[in-house]
Amino acid sequence: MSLITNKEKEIINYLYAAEQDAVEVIKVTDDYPELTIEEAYGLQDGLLAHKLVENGTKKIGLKLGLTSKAKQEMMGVNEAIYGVLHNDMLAYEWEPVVHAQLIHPKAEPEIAFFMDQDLKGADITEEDVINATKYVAPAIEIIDSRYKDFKFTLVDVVADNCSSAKFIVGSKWVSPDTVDLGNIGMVMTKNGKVAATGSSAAVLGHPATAITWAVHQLAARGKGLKKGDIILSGAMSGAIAFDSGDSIIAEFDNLGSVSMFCK
Ligand code: OOG
Ligand code: MG
Repeated sequence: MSLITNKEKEIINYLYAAEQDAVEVIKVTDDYPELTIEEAYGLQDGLLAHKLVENGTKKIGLKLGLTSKAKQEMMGVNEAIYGVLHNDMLAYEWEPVVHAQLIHPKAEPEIAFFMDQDLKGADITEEDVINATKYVAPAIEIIDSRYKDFKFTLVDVVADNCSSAKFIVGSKWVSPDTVDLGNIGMVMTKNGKVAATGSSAAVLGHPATAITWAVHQLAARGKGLKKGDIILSGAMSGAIAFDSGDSIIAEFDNLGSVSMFCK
């Protein structure tokens, strides 16, 4: 890994402190307008390395973001992104999410993939992704941009590890070839009322297409997915803001449901 510069160290400390203190901060590009997307991806690795030293944090997978046209438009960008899943982001259905530890969290319905093999290379196909997947499961991702008002440029959001905060995986896991992953309908409710509906087709046409895109991006940086990795393939609808006292359930065709409660 390349040596970290003072600028990178400063940005990592800045974003890490925002997350730890659960306070929103001014976006990084206001102070560093010259920051590139490549440097922003480097900062994700730097943040993980910093957390490893601070808390023993490990990488457990990857999350894709802005995979739907709707989300790209909502955020005013025109490409997808990926971030690193850390072991301390994994949350559970039976354990309330603590609002006080977060800034302005939002929930997103997603499909999680559990990798059974390493996957690396610019020639990987959707079929390779499906063949390398042991299980798929319903998931809720909790995003919590460290930036003021959840507003950022593409470079900012990548540097902030794509707003990653927590994720919850449902308890029903199925083999990916038992379901039509390109056409899974989803309804998400908040406190019993429908808050969002969507389809896995919104995720770049098919979630495996989104993961294939990510594998190609990783390959260009000399990286790949690892056996045992969990991959969140991207939101199937817009993100829903929630508060303490809210409960959210996402129900997926053929995949079952996943729920969370926020205290
Ligand atoms: C960036 C992360 C988006 C998704 O699934 O699209 C994301 C953001 O919207 O803050 O995780
Ligand atoms: Mg997401």
